[in-house]
Amino acid sequence: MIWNEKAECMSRDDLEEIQLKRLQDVVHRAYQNVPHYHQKFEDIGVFPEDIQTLEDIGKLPFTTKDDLRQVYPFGMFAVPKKDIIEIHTSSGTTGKPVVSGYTLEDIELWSEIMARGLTMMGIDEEDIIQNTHGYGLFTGGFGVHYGAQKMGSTVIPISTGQTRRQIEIMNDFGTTVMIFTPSYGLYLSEVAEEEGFDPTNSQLKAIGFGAEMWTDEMRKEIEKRFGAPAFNIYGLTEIMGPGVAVECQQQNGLHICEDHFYPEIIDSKTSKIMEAGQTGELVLTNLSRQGMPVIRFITKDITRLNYDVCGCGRTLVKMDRITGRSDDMLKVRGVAVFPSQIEKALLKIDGVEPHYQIIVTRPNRLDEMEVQVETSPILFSDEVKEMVAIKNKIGSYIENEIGLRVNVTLVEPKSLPRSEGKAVRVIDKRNLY
Ligand code: DLL
Repeated sequence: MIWNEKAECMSRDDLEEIQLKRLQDVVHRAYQNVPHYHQKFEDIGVFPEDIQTLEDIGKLPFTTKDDLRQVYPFGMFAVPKKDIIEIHTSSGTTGKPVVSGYTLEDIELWSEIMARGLTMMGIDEEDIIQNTHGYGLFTGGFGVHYGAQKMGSTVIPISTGQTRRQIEIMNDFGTTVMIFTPSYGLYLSEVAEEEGFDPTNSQLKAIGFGAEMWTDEMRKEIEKRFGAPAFNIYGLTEIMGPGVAVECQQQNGLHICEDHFYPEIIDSKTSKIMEAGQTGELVLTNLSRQGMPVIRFITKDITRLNYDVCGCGRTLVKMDRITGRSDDMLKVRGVAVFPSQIEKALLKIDGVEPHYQIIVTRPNRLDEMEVQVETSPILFSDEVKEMVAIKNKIGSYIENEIGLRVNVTLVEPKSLPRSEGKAVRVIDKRNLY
């Protein structure tokens, strides 16, 4: 089944015609309605009428996460605020995240692309979808929810956590589709085993997983433990949320909804557009979004585009699964974390040195983050009570910044390795690459 055959299977010529029309329109809207874009375009002397072909997109400036942060919270909106009906944010629950705003039309678009994605995975209105993504500022919960409802399937909006309850519901309701992050999926399967529930003997027929990086071994393990094929879901808050690209039954790449998101691959060092088939950084442009159109957003996600004909019949380009990032962003339990956020939290506390190291592990299938922090000689006392108080304070400052609880370890002054070049801030022991 194909959700929207007209859109998903059209010829490249037809697609490019639509893309150009939408690109011209979106550039116009951004220039007219978003002062930040107006200024950026003026700065380099490019104007909406300069976009005559799709290749002309190369004349437009890139948008970075910093651009979006600069105009926090609502400076990227291209419509009056009354027309924004929903807001999501990326990364953590506090601090200064990136805000994403949606009009009613945008929510309709999000539902459409996610419905396409779920259909690609072989799901239909008969299915019962257990959505373990968080419902809240994170886009995962609502994005999948909208798509499932659009398609007419039954959605269980259980959200994240309550792992034992997840298993009970899976069993009692006869869940046919699980949606989770790969790490949560593996954890769920372990708890299921403890509870004496074997997911391979359940009604499950498909899994949708994404929001963080995974390896082929991880997919195999998930499929074995659940006895169902697992399909990759990609997306990001800045551009929309989950559904920007989803894997079809061929399981060898994700179809990008190119009629709504224009993809480019650039060289991380030179920012030059790369030839089709080369690996680089993915850049995405919203072609039809109303509330917050983002132009040439540098995702920092490393992938490759494949324009070969797909066995599923869709003509939309496929991207490889993400194999890395060009910056130091980590995804811990699905939440985006930057080492600089840890630094920022530490700098707020007297007596703590901004020498730290982040160690990420996955001991029981769930991500754990330890932050080792050097204390100053004055603070490094034998007073256990005092040390515990500092540890707790650091922990709560970090949690406030990134929205995740971490384990804090205090280490002696000058005990963390010093480097002459770039400090090694993160030791990721999860083997995700
Ligand atoms: O993670 C949206 C999402 C929710 C996607 C649920 C899939 C399922 P953010 O929190 O803004 O949005 O994080 C976006 O997560 O730039 C990638 O680095 C990473 N990411 C998302 N999906 C995948 C994936 C959501 N399938 C950032 N594989 C992106 C690898 C992924 N990395």
